[in-house]
Amino acid sequence: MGEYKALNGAVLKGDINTATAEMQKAIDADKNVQDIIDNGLIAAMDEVGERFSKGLLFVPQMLRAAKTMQECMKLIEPLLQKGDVTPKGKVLIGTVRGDLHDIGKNLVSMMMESAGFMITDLGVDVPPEKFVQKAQEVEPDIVAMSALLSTTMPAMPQTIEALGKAGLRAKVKVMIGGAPVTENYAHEIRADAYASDAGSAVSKAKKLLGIS
Ligand code: B1M
Repeated sequence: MGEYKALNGAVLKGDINTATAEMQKAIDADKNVQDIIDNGLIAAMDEVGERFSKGLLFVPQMLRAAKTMQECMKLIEPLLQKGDVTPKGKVLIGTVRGDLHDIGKNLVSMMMESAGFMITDLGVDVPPEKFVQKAQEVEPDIVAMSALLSTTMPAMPQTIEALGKAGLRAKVKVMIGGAPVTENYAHEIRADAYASDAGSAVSKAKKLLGIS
């Protein structure tokens, strides 16, 4: 965490004013955006998760830290919107049924958008039938699902099955990700790709669509 100690501490405490000020400092100092996200923000959220697991911190503090990270990400968003403007493909994204975690999903959306993909974001707690309904409407190239809870991962194969029943499975590529999700799991449920982070979500999406 070293370089971003003050930012890490502020996210951990859920101190929005200090965190956004530290964030702005890092941006003004021309720090690498990916480095700020990884070592300034995500590292702090990992620590929040760690403390939550140990019973040292509870849901309200976890929510406050999440809100703080979201406010920090708003400062980064304009910096990411510099990608080229040629549409690379349509992506329908959401956090699966029963799951309310959206920070990682939002980061993936942001990075994909800045890389030129057109994003339709369904938000959180998205049931399979909603993915299907929206896929029929927007005809995406990729359906992207995020899950942060081991208990909500089964909604991923359920969504894939629902896409199949609606006759859409051959028309879309399915990408999955989120902390408990693995490459093996992606194979097991016959998703087309797994990405471990937002950066690799962009490269995997390009690969899926045959874009260099
Ligand atoms: Co929750 N939570 N949470 N939580 N939470 C975790 C996930 C947990 C690991 C904490 C812990 O115990 N250590 C644990 C899950 C255990 C498990 O199932 N394995 C947990 C739990 C248990 C819970 C509750 C059940 C707690 C409770 O109520 N008792 C509850 C469940 C609510 C629900 O969803 N139904 C709950 C609630 C919450 C809050 C609402 C308070 C809040 C979320 C707020 C929000 O998202 N708006 C919250 C938070 C903040 C966390 C932690 C601390 C941080 C998550 C986060 O935002 N990380 C988390 C611990 C942790 O992850 N270390 C934890 C930063 C984010 C950028 O990373 O989301 O992993 P992440 O995204 C990454 C990659 O995973 C990947 O790219 C992103 C960027 O690199 N990625 C994709 C994500 N989606 C992708 C999709 C892709 C590709 C890549 O393609 C489609």
